[in-house]
Amino acid sequence: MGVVNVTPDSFSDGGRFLDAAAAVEHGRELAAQGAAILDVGGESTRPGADPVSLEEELRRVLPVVEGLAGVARVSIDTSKTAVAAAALDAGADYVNDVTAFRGDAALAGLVAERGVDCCLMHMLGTPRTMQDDPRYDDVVADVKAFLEARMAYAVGEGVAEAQIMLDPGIGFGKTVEHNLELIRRLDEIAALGRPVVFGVSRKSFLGKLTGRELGERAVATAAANVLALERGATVFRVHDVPETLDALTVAAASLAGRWPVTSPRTTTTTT
Ligand code: HH2
Repeated sequence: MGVVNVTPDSFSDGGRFLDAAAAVEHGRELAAQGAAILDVGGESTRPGADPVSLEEELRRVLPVVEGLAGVARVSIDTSKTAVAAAALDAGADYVNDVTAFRGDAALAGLVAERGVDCCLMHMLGTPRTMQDDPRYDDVVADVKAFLEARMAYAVGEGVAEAQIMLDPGIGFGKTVEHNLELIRRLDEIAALGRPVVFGVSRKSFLGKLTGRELGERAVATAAANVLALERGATVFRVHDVPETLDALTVAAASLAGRWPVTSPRTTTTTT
């Protein structure tokens, strides 16, 4: 899953693709590099980010979703029902909600009605407050219980369980230790039986671990994604597609014990 942020303030690429044409071109490049899904977002969720109005979010994302429809699967990264509905009309077929249907009461119903896939992510608090001294009894057990509850809520609203993916929300209300514990025990999240989406790309704890600036975290990102693959993740949300794809291809071949394995660059499986 390649990240297409159409925002002035995203933590790692804010302002680079605010212009719709630049964002579409970037999405095409990520798809050519092997991204199977393009995740288009018009509101930053970085710590302390300001909310964006409905009109502004629509203005940012709609031309980009339209421009990328058919290039790859398009995911809309939003918590707003109206934005998701317009994006689905414009060609998206996946809803990525970092609030796991807590932000807008009608979003689960929309996903159910349209029969599209969705990703429910864990976050402690809100983007404004989430990094203010986050605490858990047991971060993995707490995140797992939250995801289980949100999945039950979604199913209760009519979303087919088969269309739900789950995401531990790396960096969303988590310390370095919390993120590491979630990576170490990601198999416990995968045990919920739904595909696990993993979004570690360029996040600040990688900078704390390596001393690397934002644009220099592709290797750290790939390393964390390899571990996540080994522990059951199947969707990897990244800014740096080629580096992560190479790392995952080698890791997947090693885990499978044969080469080549299926990858977006080697579209068929050969033995
Ligand atoms: N992380 C970000 C945004 N959306 N969605 C899912 N499912 N999982 C994630 O880990 C995730 C996400 C934050 O990254 P980014 O889009 O680069 O930054 P920003 O929110 O500042 O636009």
